[in-house]
Amino acid sequence: MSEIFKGLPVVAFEGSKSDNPLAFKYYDADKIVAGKSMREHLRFAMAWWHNMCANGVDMFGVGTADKSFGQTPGTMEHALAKVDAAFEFMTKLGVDYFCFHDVDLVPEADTISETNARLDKVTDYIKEKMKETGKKQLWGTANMFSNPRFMNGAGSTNSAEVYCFAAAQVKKGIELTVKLGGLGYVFWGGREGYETLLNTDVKFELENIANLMRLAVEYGRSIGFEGDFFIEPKPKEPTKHQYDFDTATSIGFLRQYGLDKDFKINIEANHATLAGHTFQHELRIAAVNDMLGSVDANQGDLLLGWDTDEFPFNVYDTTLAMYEILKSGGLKNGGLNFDAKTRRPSYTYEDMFKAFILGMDSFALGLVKADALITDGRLDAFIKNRYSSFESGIGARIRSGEATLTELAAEAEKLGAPKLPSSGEQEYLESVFNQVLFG
Ligand code: XLS
Ligand code: CA
Ligand code: CA
Repeated sequence: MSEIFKGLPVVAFEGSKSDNPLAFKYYDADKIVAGKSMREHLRFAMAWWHNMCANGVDMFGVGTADKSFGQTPGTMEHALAKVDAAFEFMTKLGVDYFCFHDVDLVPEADTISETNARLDKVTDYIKEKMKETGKKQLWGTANMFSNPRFMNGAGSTNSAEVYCFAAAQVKKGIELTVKLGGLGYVFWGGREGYETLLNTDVKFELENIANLMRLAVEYGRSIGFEGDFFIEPKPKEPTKHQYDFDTATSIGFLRQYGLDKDFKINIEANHATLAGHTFQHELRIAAVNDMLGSVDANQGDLLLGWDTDEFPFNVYDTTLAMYEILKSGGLKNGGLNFDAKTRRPSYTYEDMFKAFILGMDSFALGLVKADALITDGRLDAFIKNRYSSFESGIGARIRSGEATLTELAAEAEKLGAPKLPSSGEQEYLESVFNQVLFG
């Protein structure tokens, strides 16, 4: 097998003073931060679909990047060449994990059995490469949104036949995840939503989606899958409204259908902002519900209303994200998957390297700054003090659940009028944040 990314080096850590564009400035894999190495905290993953497949095609123009890796796209030779490219790429960048959809690995055949045979062949090869390199699968998933059969959804389709195809892909997807030892299995409801309620039975569709997930859990557990299932929320695109709108909605759905013990949430930064939330909000809501599973690490463009999947570079956001992750005790069966693509004019192999360097450095810096914020302690102290009226007296009785409504009303009468609560001091806290970030 010959080198694919010729002339591109194994990327090393050189520190923040380096001006080498092909070196890490902040990501120092073995450096210990808050008791663990950066590599362990961050668990970076490469998304097969963007890095090995996407060539910059958009609805206005053809691809600009060459992802043929010396073979003819659509052939099994090409599928195997993508494996070579992926492992060389991960090795040179020091990325330990990868994620894929079934059809990112192989061209889909006319029958599901032929597609599955192709998947067997390619994953045999992936398994060999994993042994050689120590790379691991973060999560697997099935693409149940590209093929025209899924135009009305997969679990939410109006066609029982299409539902069977979705089930077959989920079954195979979980089998491959078990075969490769993946830590998770993702359901992103690409077309699990609707274009108009005039033709849609929402209750029926939600029940069918839940049923497909229940079958997946039962089957997965029966073949030895011990990892987490994940829902990846996204409010819209490609459908007008997607059922897994955001973290809170997805958690409600999982609880309603008794799936919350097996599922956690995979939070994508760009999907958070599409839902009108911050990335930090989505992480916090998952964490306080003990449902924080994994992260698709990218960023959107707030001036655009769609999913741009950019490599993360906003260090305020990566710091706030790592702050939430650290405070929640870290990602267990999750990691930071770069569900991100280079911009269409950044079409070279070198751009792929630089994009990962940007993303990895942005999160490494975010990790260091988040740890500094926690160590600094002023935010935590402020929050603790902000709620201190609940620590004793009537406040403590409210917290313990002992106080009755009558007792609280009597207390209010005794007080006459309450004092104003203490100031929120947002501006002060933001300046603490800046001080910790920039010294
Ligand atoms: C698309 C999603 C998708 C999932 C996996 O917007 O981000 O790529 O992560 O199906
Ligand atoms: Ca994603
Ligand atoms: Ca996305």
